[in-house]
Amino acid sequence: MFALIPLLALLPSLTSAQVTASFPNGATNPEKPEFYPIGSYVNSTSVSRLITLNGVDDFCLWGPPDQSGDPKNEIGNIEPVVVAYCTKPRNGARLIPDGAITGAHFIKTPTYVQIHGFWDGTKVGIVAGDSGGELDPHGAENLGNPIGGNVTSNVEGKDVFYEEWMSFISYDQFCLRVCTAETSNVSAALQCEHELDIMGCQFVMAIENFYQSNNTFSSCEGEPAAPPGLYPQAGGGYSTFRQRYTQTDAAGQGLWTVGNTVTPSTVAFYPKTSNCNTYSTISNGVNTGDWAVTATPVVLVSGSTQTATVGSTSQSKPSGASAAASTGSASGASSGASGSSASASASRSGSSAGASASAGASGSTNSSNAAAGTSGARLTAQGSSANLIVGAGVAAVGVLVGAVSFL
Ligand SMILES: *[C@@H]1O[C@H](CO)[C@@H](O)[C@H](O)[C@H]1NC(C)=O
Ligand SMILES: *[C@@H]1O[C@H](CO)[C@@H](O)[C@H](O)[C@H]1NC(C)=O
Ligand SMILES: *[C@@H]1O[C@H](CO)[C@@H](O)[C@H](O)[C@H]1NC(C)=O
Ligand SMILES: *[C@@H]1O[C@H](CO)[C@@H](O)[C@H](O)[C@H]1NC(C)=O
Ligand SMILES: CC(=O)N[C@H]1CO[C@H](CO)[C@@H](O)[C@@H]1O
Repeated sequence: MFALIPLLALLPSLTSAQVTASFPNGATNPEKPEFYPIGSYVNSTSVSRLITLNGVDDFCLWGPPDQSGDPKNEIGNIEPVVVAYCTKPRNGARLIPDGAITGAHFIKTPTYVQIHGFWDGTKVGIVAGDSGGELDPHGAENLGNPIGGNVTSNVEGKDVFYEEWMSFISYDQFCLRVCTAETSNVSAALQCEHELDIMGCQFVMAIENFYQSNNTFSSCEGEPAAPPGLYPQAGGGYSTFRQRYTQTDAAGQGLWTVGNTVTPSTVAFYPKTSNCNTYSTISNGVNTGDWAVTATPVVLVSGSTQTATVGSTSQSKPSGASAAASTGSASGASSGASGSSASASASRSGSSAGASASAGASGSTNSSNAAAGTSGARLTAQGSSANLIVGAGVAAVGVLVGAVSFL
């Protein structure tokens, strides 16, 4: 969670920048990101927090452990305990039911892999209308948000645990970036910068035509985006935008404020993509009536299907295995939606006057949310020229820019 330790937390993570994970895997995770063996049953009460991002139909997202749909399970309230839900039976995790994901777009770049899309998150128990939250490997205690959350990808032809990633999840959209390499001037931590937590998928992950990408599926290669909030300048160097945040005490008094008052209206640039393949849909191959894993998983790679290698076992059907868990709450997202959306945004943006006031306003005018970007930030940028925005960014975060430029 961004809330308590904004800019200061970034500095140590930059100096100790690393790509592959060197610390232990989460306590509730399997050792390796494997598919469930044939003859087993997907554990629909799993607390595995191992997510994987391998391709357009092979990835995991975060969702509530409690699938009741009760408002207390809004992502903003449960970030430390969210669990993995995967599009394929893998990682000892829960399964995302077929049909829940209505659009997904995978991009593989030299320094990260990324997926974004749209879903009916209520199918995994996300509260209807929940504006959602931002998950990352840091969190208030630097143990990960969720605690024990870990991430793998097989972009190098084998499964690798990566240290830096970020993800936005709400009831209707999602995005996840896993940083798999770094360059001389962009560390993995910087490319997966995780503190623009009210800016949303479209901005943080530099996704062009975001809302037009629902109901289609694609897999592309691409060039890396500029790191979130960074604006490379002609002739070298860059300016930085950081989200505004005021730390307040119990009496509501502001203690200190970081970030910029003016929010840029768009990203530095939308990265180019190439070698795209499109697909009509994705599916998991599991009968969610009883969660039985009966077939070898098949994944989409480079425009065709590839059959995975899995073991087999003979497990008796768990007594709790019923269809009920896969359906979650009803998908009618209207009742109570705007109320919960507004309160989630307000609590997530802490007590930043600018952000929470705007968040409230946008919550009532648009079903915008954390994944969508709390457009309050965007509203403040209207009418400002790009130069003014960049100038403000440079002035207010001069120290930070100085600190990262040695990378
Ligand atoms: C698991 O996540 C924690 C917290 O982000 C991280 O410190 C650790 O290196 C990760 N371990 C693995 C094996 O990915
Ligand atoms: C499913 O996961 C829960 C939570 O980790 C665990 O208690 C239970 O034993 C698992 N069930 C099976 C059949 O492995
Ligand atoms: C995405 O498309 C589905 C229909 O497939 C629709 O129900 C859903 O509301 C759309 N999501 C958004 C955010 O527009
Ligand atoms: C890093 O260096 C590359 C190549 O010189 C440049 O194109 C890019 O803008 C730089 N990125 C940042 C964030 O400075
Ligand atoms: C400012 C903002 O995020 N507006 C969005 C409101 O929601 C619609 C779709 O639901 C988007 O098209 C807008 O961009």
